Amino acid sequence: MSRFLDQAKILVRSGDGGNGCVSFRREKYVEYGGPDGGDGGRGGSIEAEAVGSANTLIDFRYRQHYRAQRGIDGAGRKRTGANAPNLLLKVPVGTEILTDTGERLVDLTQAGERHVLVEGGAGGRGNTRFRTSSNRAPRIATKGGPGREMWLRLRLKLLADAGLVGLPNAGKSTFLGSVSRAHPRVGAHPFTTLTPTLGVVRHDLDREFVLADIPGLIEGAHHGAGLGDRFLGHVERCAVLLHLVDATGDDAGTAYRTIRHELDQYGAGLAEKPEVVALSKADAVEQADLDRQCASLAEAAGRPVLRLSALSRQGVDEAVAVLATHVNDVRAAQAGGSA
Ligand SMILES: Nc1nc2c(ncn2[C@@H]2O[C@H](COP(=O)(O)OP(=O)(O)OP(=O)(O)O)[C@@H](O)[C@H]2O)c(=O)[nH]1
Ligand SMILES: [Mg+2]
Repeated sequence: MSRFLDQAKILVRSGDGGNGCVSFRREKYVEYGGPDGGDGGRGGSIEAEAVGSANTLIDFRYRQHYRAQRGIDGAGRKRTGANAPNLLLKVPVGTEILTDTGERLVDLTQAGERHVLVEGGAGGRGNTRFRTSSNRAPRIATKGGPGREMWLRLRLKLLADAGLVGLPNAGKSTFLGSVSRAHPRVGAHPFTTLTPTLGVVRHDLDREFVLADIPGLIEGAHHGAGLGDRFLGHVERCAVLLHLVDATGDDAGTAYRTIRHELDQYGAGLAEKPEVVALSKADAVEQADLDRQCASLAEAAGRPVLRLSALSRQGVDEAVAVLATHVNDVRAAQAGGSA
């Protein structure tokens, strides 16, 4: 199984510009004709393109340094040096590119989308450019501008339609496994899931959406507790969250509030996202306990909640149907809004 790589750091350098040229026309019997030195070409820029065929940043782990070529120097007879080609970094759709200090340069969300990250150096100017009425034979030209070197951070956010959130052990991976062909690892201990997993959930006959399973969150995740909250980046683009709360755990309402607090602290609109709340592992507790947990959870969430069991499949189809409705609504609104 290929390891899912969601971040990479690379060093890029755009090309220097070619130098301008000092040259004079040579004519018979005339020692110096007028200046005819051409300009240098532009150095290659570093450009990124989103491609649909890739879905990991693994290539950027194997190769970390990228250098664009230098522009060609200008030459006599007013010949301009050629511009160097841009160096194209092909990244998966959904890749965000940031500077080393965290400033976001671009977020590539569509296949084929391109963006220049670091401009190449400008070409130098040839002596032809410096000719004036008082100086008909300028011996000056400028050097090409230098390329720029910088570290870039690439961050791939999975393009999922719906995302699973909850405490560790809430049954998120089991749920994903029960509604899709994905086989995420399931374990009776917290932090079984270490990297995000995607599954395609087929519902109705020919409709599907992508569900993301991410590592569990714990109190203080936004300060780095547990595995931290960086995986929440993968559900930032989801239309809806499925928040699972373990019916066999301590008070369900408290568990719910813990996660909501982390979503709030994370920001990026997660707290405002539509949320479907469900009590998981409904098969594993007595009816009276289930009712009590359900009441506590509904009170914390401020609305009725679903009860489900990925094991017995009770309530699973209902949960999928509710998620599908949200996905369709949000996608339709987005399509309408961007048209
Ligand atoms: N009885 C019962 N057990 C379940 C159910 N769903 C999950 N479990 C069990 O709960 C434990 C945790 O399940 P996971 O799916 O790994 O939980 P998770 O939320 O993905 O956990 P992390 O990856 O650690 O965040 C496992 O032992 C599962 O077998 C369910 O519907 N009923
Ligand atoms: Mg898991």
